[in-house]
Amino acid sequence: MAKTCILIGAPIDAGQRRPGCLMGPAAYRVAGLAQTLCDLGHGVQDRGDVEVTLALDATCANPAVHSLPEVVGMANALREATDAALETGFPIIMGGDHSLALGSVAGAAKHAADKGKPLFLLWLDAHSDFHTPLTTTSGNLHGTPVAYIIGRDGFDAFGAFPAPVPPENICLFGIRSVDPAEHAALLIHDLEINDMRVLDEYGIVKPLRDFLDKVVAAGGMLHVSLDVDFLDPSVAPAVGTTVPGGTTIREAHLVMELLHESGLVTSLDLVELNPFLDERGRTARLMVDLVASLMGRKVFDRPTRSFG
Ligand code: HAR
Ligand code: MN
Ligand code: MN
Ligand code: MN
Repeated sequence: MAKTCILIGAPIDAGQRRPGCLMGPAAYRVAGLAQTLCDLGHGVQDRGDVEVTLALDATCANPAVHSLPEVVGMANALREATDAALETGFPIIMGGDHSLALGSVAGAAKHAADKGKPLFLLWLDAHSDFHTPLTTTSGNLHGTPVAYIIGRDGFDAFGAFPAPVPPENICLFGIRSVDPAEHAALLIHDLEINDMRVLDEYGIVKPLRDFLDKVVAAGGMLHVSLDVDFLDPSVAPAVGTTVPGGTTIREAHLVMELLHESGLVTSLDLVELNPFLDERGRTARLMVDLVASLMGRKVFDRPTRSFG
């Protein structure tokens, strides 16, 4: 079914320390994201890059945390932009580092709550991003959004998360790098964790379909947050935090194809692309191709399993 795709640029790299993600939205535009979506029959509105007002009075008790005014400012802007875009279309947030999900998922959660629907979250990432601002040792806030989304303490500077997402509605998929404090916290919260060990044994299909079946059963909305480092760095080098042992190009496409068939996805983040680290645009183009699969591009059109 044709959608109205709403492109929202979120140029931020302050959620970590390596410059470059700021150029992510520009790289997606150069790689032809809008035209690719048009060619698939969708409507496209590019709303440009969000305007950020620095939250200059934001503070945090952990001295390691840096760039709080920038990250809170972006979260505030994206919360509004994502909620507003969901009123009329399918928001695609072009990042920007993963700290932007502190805003985009908040917007999606607010929108879902206003519509009386549960929100589900598929986190495609090498990392669990389950620190709070109080537990992070790197001080890099891109490692914290999932903790904010379930409503853990420590995020005073961001304001209370609107309608925290129940941990069992969240699926971490592809993870292979978890810090000790995150590990301890994940043991006491009931997120669905499909780490690479699980995907090695069961493949992509069973774990993903099991999660999607839960979304269907609950009549939920589904936000997908796609971190470039979900992919193996050998095929997606344009990322600051490479972790070997990631998914192949085909595994990532299969995720996107299954998501398309499900018809469940209502909003999408594209995060952590650092064009300065890319090789002749190959990672940006791969990300655009993955979005194409999510939005209906098929190798071959054939009847598929129905998700009801
Ligand atoms: N856990 C590490 C930290 O907190 C690394 C976090 C890296 N996060 C991302 N996003 N690249 O997934 O610093
Ligand atoms: Mn991430
Ligand atoms: Mn709304
Ligand atoms: Mn990551």
